[in-house]
Amino acid sequence: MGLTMIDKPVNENLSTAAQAFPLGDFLGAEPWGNGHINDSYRVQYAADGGVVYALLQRINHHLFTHPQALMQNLQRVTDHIAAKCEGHTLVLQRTVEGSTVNVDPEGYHWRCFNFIPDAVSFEKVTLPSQAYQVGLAFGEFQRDVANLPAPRLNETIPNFHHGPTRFTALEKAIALDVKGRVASARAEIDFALERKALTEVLLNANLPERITHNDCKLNNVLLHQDSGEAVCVVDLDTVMPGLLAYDFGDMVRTATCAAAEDETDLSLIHMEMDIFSGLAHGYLEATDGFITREETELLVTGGMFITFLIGVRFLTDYLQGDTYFKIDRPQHNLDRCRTQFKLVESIEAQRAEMEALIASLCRQ
Ligand code: GN1
Ligand code: MG
Repeated sequence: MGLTMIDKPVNENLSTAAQAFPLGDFLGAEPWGNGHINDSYRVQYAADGGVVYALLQRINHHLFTHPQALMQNLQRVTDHIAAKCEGHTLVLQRTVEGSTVNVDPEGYHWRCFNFIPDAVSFEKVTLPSQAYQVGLAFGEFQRDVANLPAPRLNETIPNFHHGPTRFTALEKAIALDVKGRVASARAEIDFALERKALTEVLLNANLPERITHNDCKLNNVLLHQDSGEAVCVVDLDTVMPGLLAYDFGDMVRTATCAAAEDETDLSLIHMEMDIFSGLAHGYLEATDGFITREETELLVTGGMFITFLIGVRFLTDYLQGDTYFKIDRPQHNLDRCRTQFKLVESIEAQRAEMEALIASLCRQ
């Protein structure tokens, strides 16, 4: 395993932060995971004659503007889950002073989790059995946090999945056209404008407020590397009040299409029915007895909505000059938007079949 050197000044702050958590003698760090927002590193310490790993993360406070409120949520949620669950769960580590964060000279908050061993995450699902595990994992997570004691969790990013707010941001970005990119995204803009009504459907359905994960990407589930069984879900920064359909929707978005989120060959973008079936089986099994009929009836709409919403966010960010999502190439956010909108079309085309499958599973 190579210990990658990380560019300054992050490097200095990283090693100071790593050493603030008394897990052993700090040996090194390497970038970890594929998140678009925070910076994550697997850090290595020498301890008790062996090596200990941990996951060190720098919170992006430009988006998570209240890191303390976020950490308060995280502490409550991880404690609650650890008290309930057997097996590996995320545990926040404490500094020598007893804090869950180390704040660097630039004001960034660093936090540290135990490293979950023998676990892997996937960028794509190839088998319905894997999708089943993903559905099970996020469904169990929702069930586990359903009875988190009051008070209500902090909203770490207000209006995160609020369709009208996101759509208004898009309309504003189109009107301002600060980067002169509107002309290059005409087809995508028209696609979005035609579907504006979709942003209101879930809000108008009178669904119960739940505690949801809100970032149910496939790669936010860890599966055991040998058995393939779900170990736990990660990336809990957006855990806050929400609708079950948002979470199921994000699973549909990221698991049922084998192509990457930034694939440029749109002919590869397709909602795979057998993968969807695996997902639905796992999810409905985990949420049985807790999810209501009204919620099950809108799960497929959740898939369409979240895929559309994330597409709208990528498009907005493209028009605004890529200030939110990390990019590797100039049209990266536009490419991402295109895959999402293509996937929306694919879900629209298979919607009846998907809803029939959910209904049949709910009758069993
Ligand atoms: C971001 O950080 P990551 O990659 O897990 C984003 C999600 C998007 C996702 C799109 C806080 O998640 O909302 O769905 O990218 N997270 C935040 O891939 O905005
Ligand atoms: Mg993530």
